[in-house]
Amino acid sequence: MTTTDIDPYHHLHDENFADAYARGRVGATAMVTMAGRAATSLDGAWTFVLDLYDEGLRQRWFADQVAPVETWAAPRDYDGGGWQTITTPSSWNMVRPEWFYFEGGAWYGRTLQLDPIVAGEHVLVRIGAANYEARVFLNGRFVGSHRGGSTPFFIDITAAARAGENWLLIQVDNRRRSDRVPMHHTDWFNYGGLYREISLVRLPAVFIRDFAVMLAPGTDGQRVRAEVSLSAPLDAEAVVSIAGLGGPWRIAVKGGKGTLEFDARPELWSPDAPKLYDVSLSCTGDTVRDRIGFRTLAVRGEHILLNGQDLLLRGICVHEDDVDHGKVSSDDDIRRRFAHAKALGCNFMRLAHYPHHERAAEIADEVGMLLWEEIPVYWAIEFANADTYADAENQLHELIRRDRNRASVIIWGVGNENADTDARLSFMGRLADAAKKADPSRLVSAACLINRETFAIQDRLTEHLDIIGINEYFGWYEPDFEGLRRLLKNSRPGKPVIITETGADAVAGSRGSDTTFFTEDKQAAVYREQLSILATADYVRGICPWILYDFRTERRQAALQQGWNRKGLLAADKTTRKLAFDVLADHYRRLADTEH
Ligand code: GCB
Repeated sequence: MTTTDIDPYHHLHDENFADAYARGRVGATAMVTMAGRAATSLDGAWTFVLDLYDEGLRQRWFADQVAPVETWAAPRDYDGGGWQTITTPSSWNMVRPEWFYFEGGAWYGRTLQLDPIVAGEHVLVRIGAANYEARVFLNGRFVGSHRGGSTPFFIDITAAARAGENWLLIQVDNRRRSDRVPMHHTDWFNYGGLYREISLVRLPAVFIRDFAVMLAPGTDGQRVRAEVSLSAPLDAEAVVSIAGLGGPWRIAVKGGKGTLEFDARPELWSPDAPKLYDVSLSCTGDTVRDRIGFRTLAVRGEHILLNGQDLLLRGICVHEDDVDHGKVSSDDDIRRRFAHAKALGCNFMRLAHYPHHERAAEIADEVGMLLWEEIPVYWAIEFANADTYADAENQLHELIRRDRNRASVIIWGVGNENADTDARLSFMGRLADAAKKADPSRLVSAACLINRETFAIQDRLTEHLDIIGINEYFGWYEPDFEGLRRLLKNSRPGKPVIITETGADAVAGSRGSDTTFFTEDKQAAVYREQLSILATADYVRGICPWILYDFRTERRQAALQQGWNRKGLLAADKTTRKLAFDVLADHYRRLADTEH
């Protein structure tokens, strides 16, 4: 059906216009490892129109062939969008002032030149991230959709593709809704669009879908485990090599899956010595290559062990947010974040509150930074909604699949500041268990709230967690620090605790009394007091204050905020340090000195 169809008014009366696109939804199981693969970038200029009323889906704009007006059989409301372009990756909010507050659907279009498709070959479009829902069309046909604003997805376009010129359309919808992950209420800006890289991937008839190479759990660094899964349930042999460690080793693949453990004693990866090995894995003519670090990770009582050694996490939280580029992160941005964290003396970062760009974990592997990665199960998610759960679990699996070979990633965070209700316990307990099952080599945590009745670290979810994350803002939202002392005294967590957030706002350059809100002096005073009180609790095995840089958020509208959360240790210019930066840096320096 096209806009020229028999009843030209049908779409005016059809409110179920979006249902058809839920059927082709892709998720974690459609992902493909990109390790060392060749891909063609589809970034650059795309045609672009905003579509506040969803006319594109209602009228099926994608079904009309782009053609000159002289050839039209009926009037159209869309003709390819070529009158306006946008460059990807980008957050549309930052491209034009009049798009800043736009929340809704938008259409991206471009041509795609394809060489003839070889029999059996798979042609995929990989989208690094689209916030929040994306629907993809090729040559007038719907080819797949995706939910979740921060994880990559793959759309197989083989059946709709043709040699020569193709027309690719992507509708991206960033509307906030109560049943999404996150829901409509967050403390960060809801940037929209295709804000991470897009590429075209061509794969052989049978390809390596996924692989993992790690230290075999429980063997204290003496053995390596390799896992592989293929795109088809074949019996085959996979060959894995690790430069400098011997091999190759041969994995018997049965029904498309294979696992092997073998003796190898790699030098261990740590933030101080981030040793990476060149790993390659081949099977049925397909080869993937990666640089992989090996380390062990465990929890014993209230302690975290990295390579068998007691680990104290000196952390800082960070958002993906940029004054000029919104949620787009370049390698330079990511490296600057790590450089600032290193200048603070950090060995750990919490990548809040959603999966960050995949380059973050790759670069962290290289520069030596431990990471907490999380999914946006934030505040009052619809915990009783099965569809919301499916979305959250899919985002978790997509994140794990994407980053499972990154030694730097030590913790999967399954949520942030969620009230301890039965529905939440069931939802997040299942998520934590799913993370453990999918990846037994890492620790699972969540940023929890304190129990207000017992005034203690007590949350029913902790039964499912390896590490308890606690967000607390004594000295800021709760001005009296006595509460923090009482909390720490009342608590017997029995597991390691990380203070996953604490902090205070300060307008960069604003000096004055250390009791006046929003001065740098007050922020520094809050840090001093927090750090000295937290040092008294043995079970606090890490601190991760909120936050490295000021970031945009529509929740904050006081004159001193004007749409910004000012809890950064640096201003939004990512250059101006506030007083508290040095307070934390001094504290971490002393901690690191006592460790060595
Ligand atoms: C929190 C949230 C974080 C907010 C922060 C704040 O507890 O987890 O997303 O931005 O507090 O500044 O209030």
